[in-house]
Amino acid sequence: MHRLVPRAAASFLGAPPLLTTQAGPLLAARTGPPNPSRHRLRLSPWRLLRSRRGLSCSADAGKRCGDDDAEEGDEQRVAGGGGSRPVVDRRQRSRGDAAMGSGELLAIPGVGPRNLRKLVDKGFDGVAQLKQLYRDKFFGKSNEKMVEFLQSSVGIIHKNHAESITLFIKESVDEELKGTDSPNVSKNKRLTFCVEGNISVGKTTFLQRIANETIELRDLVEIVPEPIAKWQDVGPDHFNILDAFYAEPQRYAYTFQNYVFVTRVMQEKESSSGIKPLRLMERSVFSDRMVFVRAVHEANWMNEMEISIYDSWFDPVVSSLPGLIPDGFIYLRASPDTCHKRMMVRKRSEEGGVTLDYLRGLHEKHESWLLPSKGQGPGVLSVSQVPVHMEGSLPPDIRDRVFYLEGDHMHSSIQKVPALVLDCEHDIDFNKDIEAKRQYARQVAEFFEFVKKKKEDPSAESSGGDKITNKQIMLPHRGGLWVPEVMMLLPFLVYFMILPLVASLECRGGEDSSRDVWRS
Ligand code: TTP
Ligand code: MG
Repeated sequence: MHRLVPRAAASFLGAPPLLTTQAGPLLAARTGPPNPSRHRLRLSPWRLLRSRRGLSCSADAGKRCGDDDAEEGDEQRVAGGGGSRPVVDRRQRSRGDAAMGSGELLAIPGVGPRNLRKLVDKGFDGVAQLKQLYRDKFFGKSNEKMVEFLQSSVGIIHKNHAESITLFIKESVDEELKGTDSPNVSKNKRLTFCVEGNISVGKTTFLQRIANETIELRDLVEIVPEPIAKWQDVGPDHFNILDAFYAEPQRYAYTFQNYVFVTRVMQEKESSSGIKPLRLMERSVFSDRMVFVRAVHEANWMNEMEISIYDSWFDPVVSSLPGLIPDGFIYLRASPDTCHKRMMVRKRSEEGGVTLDYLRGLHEKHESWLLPSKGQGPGVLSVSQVPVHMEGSLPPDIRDRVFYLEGDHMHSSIQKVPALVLDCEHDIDFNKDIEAKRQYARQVAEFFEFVKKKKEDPSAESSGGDKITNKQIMLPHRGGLWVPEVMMLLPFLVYFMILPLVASLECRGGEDSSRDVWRS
């Protein structure tokens, strides 16, 4: 097992961690059980290709016809006159062969004769029944739930088939809902918060225990856990890309971060049609970029070319997918030592080589991203020390804990997005400490109300008691609209010649120099 160690022992914060290895990037022996997928990864590409080809006649054909029985797929392919024949022809033929249920099921990607039989056996004679199932049991939930159901209760063997069926049904239902003026489905008003924080701070637990188990949030929140299972089980060969990354970070950092992004996009899409007013997602593409990509780049696990490639698609893709941009962040904050202890207790097998120094580097990146006073310069604030900056009518519980993200180091699409910082330094037994659980829940609910109100009426900020002043980080504004600082100075520039120097300095400060800092 490889160990992630700091570039230099003295580098508590600034210096990026590196992997040690005898041959280059610093490997130390990993412990723990051998991971079959890792061995598979180390097959030479040529052997891998050959071993796959060996499977491909049956498996690929099975996949093409969307069935769990690969050989049957092969038979169809031959009988259908070769692989080039359109899939629909094969399906139309096999529909006759199957002679059961409504053949329309065969139009669903992932359904071939075998899966058709399984569906019909379970009482799903047509698309309508599957849609009903989705509405009754899985609407607003993560796709994984229906995928699990199709696999465990219907007997669909291949996960990708179950996923294709789920996606098809979900999209059909979504289509139907478009234009339906259900009072519950109010897409525009639905908010999304992303829950951030260092590795093993407790994001998943927070989501599951606080959001699902408290009266304050139960009906308000739908949770979207991080798609880590997708990283640990990729494709029919069950590759574990998280493990591959930790085993050979220099080789796999880009590939892994790329896949992390793609799975987030998939998950955003899957969870986009929920009906609860607040979607709480574990992490975001922004922590990927602001924390992890920065870390792996600094550690030289991602080279200049790779980070340029990453950046060349990141901005355009994020801009074209507004669902990825949250309405708020919730930063679960704990010291690196605490996260390290929790990581040791949790013992996720892939993370055996993650050191305290690596967590310190990640902590620092979270801090400089999500805490305003940490935007410039290194240093770790004590966890209890949150800069005091707000006044106004924020509820007392969260008054000193809400910040607006801002600064050159911030990605443009999350400028001025608010963040709630929650202290998670102390271990809480969620089974016993019900009051602590409820207090977190209340804070989230209050933050939700605050962001919702602000969205509904942005001018509320400037009116009387609702005025919110973030002395350290908010820009001056007029009429409730945020105005770039240089515009505020314009009259002075025109009428008083004494300010040009100040103005030009401010102007330089306000220029969009984000790219360089953002990339650093
Ligand atoms: P986290 O996203 O921090 O999730 P977690 O489940 O470990 O945290 P919590 O206990 O708070 O729920 O990290 C998951 C693993 O993936 C961890 O080993 C770090 C790694 N990772 C990266 O290397 N790069 C990334 O971009 C992300 C998001 C995670
Ligand atoms: Mg988690």
